[in-house]
Amino acid sequence: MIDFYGFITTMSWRAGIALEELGLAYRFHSLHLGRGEHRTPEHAARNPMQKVPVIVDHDPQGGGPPITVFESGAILVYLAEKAGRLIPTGPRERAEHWTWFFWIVASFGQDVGLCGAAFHRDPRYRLDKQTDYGRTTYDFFTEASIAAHHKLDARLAGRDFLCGSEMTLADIAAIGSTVPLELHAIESLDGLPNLARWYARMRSRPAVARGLALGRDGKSGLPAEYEAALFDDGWEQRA
Ligand SMILES: N[C@@H](CCC(=O)N[C@@H](CS)C(=O)NCC(=O)O)C(=O)O
Repeated sequence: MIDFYGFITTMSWRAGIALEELGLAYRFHSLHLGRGEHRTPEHAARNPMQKVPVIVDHDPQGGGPPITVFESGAILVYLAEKAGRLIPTGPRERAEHWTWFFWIVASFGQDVGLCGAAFHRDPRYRLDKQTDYGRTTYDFFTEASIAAHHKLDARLAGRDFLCGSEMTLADIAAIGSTVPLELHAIESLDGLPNLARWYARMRSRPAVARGLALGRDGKSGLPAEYEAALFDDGWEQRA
């Protein structure tokens, strides 16, 4: 059994989608970030960064005490290796896969994540675009996110998935970061046709839908409009 600590966040979705796709047994524990439920000594012992997601595997390969993993990229690798799936075989295919996987985790995720933060709907965090600083920062993050989506679109030209003909870990890392299109400054998928096809393909997978639904229990306390944007409700209209 795996304990999975997360919330309704893009990085948590990566872990939840992987657990669902791999069919591993797990228990989801929602840590409400807005209420600071991740800032406890118990959670600091799991993750010194005091962030989500975190997994604790009570039945690790080879036995022994539970294994705790934080950082969404590391969690994806751990789960895929445990299940023996979602990572291509063959040195060439693996090299290509890890290249795209790490681009998504280290670069794409960063660019869109910072944009999401700058674009936050909650008035407490929203940048004041009336100031030079606010406008410049907002433009900087927005342009970086849009550029990153265009790079992803270019990679997906003529492909069903990021690497090879099957879904891999790279796609799971990417869908977890792509979902709040609007919050990542993507108002429309016009001009991103390859990304739009891939996005529809990924979202139609039942395991992806189950992973995205984790923790969506109406108790987030987020404004309804923001929560709808967070989950890309009605994204088809942008396609
Ligand atoms: N690089 C980390 C980022 C984790 C992260 O930033 N988690 C956010 C939610 S997406 C969090 O827990 N924030 C709470 C806080 O910083 O207080 C990963 O990929 O897991």
